[in-house]
Order: sequence, then structure tokens, then C-alpha cells
Amino acid sequence: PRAPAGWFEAARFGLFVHFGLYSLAARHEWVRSREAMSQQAYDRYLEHFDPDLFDARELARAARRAGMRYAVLTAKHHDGFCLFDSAHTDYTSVRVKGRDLVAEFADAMRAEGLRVGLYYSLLDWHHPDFPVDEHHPLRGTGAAGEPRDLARYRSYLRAQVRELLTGYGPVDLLFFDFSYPGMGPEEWGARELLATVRELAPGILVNDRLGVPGDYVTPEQYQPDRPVERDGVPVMWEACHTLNGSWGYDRDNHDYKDPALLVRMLVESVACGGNLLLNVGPTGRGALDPRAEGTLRAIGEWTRLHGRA
Ligand code: FUL
Repeated sequence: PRAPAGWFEAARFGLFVHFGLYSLAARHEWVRSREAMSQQAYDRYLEHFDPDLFDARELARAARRAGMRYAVLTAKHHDGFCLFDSAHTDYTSVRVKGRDLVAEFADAMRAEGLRVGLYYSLLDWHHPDFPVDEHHPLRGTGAAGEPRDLARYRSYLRAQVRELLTGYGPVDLLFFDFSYPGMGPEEWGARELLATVRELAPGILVNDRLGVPGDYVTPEQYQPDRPVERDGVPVMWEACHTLNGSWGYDRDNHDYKDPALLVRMLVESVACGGNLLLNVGPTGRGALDPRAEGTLRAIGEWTRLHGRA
């Protein structure tokens, strides 16, 4: 492949961190939608939310030792629960438990020399103006009978992205998630949103899931075996993968990929000019599951011997 164009291509290997209320349910980050839980039922997890074992510095060290050079945390996933302080909702880890996990994460990654990425869900099952459709059959969402106002929803997205890009020091990468039929660039106000991002953080990298072209593309749970192209032109890409098929902590799922396989996926990504973003889903208390920890350690053994700084 051609020479790396910047930090992202030189980095090659990153850590994805899916953590949120769903981690307490310990059976997949889509649990609320999959089980059609009402907001009230889901908020049982809110009552028990206490990430007392979430140690961002430990996470950063584990990533660095594995050979990773950046990390991406779910600042907000589809359930709408924010791991950062927001003036626009009370549904945050700060209001509930006094923990600004985005701040802890950003500080820790920088301290360990890793680049900082934030994942921000465009879907929001908690927001009264997010349209719940056939893809997201949630019970009891939103104020009964009140019409949903997409313009208001777009302002919410923009306001929160502004908070993320102004309150946490330099953010290197934004991973938006995701567009689907019926909900795309029009609905998100993608162009205005992107303009705000570019204005606040000119050097930032933005992925392609807003539904408008971004800086890099994001094959998910699929391993490209050749350089990735769009319209015949090679593009920057990053394959994201789970350890066991679930992004959020899935306690009873023992189907972990072998570290040797993950190393091959990393090598294949690099050989084809792409990155690998490997996910961990910390437990409800915020700790790395020993199986995830062991996997990162095993990959680290390999990168220590075969990697280049
Ligand atoms: C998907 C999401 O729906 C999953 O929950 C996960 O966050 C993955 C990285 O992106 O589109």
C-alpha cells in the first residue's frame, strides 16, 4: 500500500469501547430494542448504574500494550444515554453518578499517547423527537400523542456534537452511527452537522455513516481482503470487529475470536492499506472482562515482537 497520509493511517490499530446502560443488562447493546423494553423497564439499569471499576487509564494502558494507537468510546449509543455532561438532557452518567466518562477517557488516552475518538449515535431511542419506526419497535417511547419534531431533533444532535468538540480538548476522530432507509442525511441535517464539526475541529476525521461522504469508510464485522475503493478510487478505511459478536458486554457469550485470528485480521488490514478497530465491551461496572483482557494481552505479545513504532 501507499505510505500513510496522516496519524490515522500510521496508527493502523485502535480500540473500540462500547459502554453504556446496556452493559448492565450484559446481553448486547441493542437489548432495549430487541426485547421491546419500555423506557421505564430499561431505566431499571439507570438505578443501578455505578461504573466503579471503569478505569480509563487502565484501559488506555491495555490498548497501548496491545499495540493500539487510538481509541473510540461510545459517548452516546442508540439508547441515548450519554457518558458526558450535557446541558440538553439529564440522561447522562454525570447527572446519574457524577462521572464524566468521556472526560476520563479523553484525558487517559492522551496521557498514554493515544489519539482520542468518540462514537456518537444518530439514533436516540430516549429522545422524544426521535422517530421510532419498524426498525426500532420500542414500547412507550416519547410523550404519548405528541408529534415528533425532526427539526428539534437535528438541533439536539448539533448541540451535543458541539459539546463533545468544545468540552473535552482536541478530539481526533468522530464515529457517527448510522444511516438507514428513511433516516439519512436529510433527517440528521448531515451537511450542517458536518459544517459545525469542521468549523469546531478542522483537523478531525469523520466516518461515513452520516450518509454523506466522510474521511474514511467503516466496514463492520467484515474483513476486506484488498484495498477498499469508492467509485474506483482507493479510500481510507477501518474495519471494526467485535471479540464475540456483540459490541456491548455479553456475559454468557463465550464465542471469542482467537487472538491468532485477530492478529491475522490486523495483518490483513494493514496489508490492504486499512485499519483495524477492535472492540471491547466492559462489564456493567466498567471493568474489562478477563477474556477481553487476555485477548488484548495476547495480541500485545505479538505486536511487541513484530510491530514497528
Ligand atoms: C452498528 C450499531 O448498531 C452497533 O450497535 C455497533 O455500535 C456498531 C459499531 O455499529 O451500526
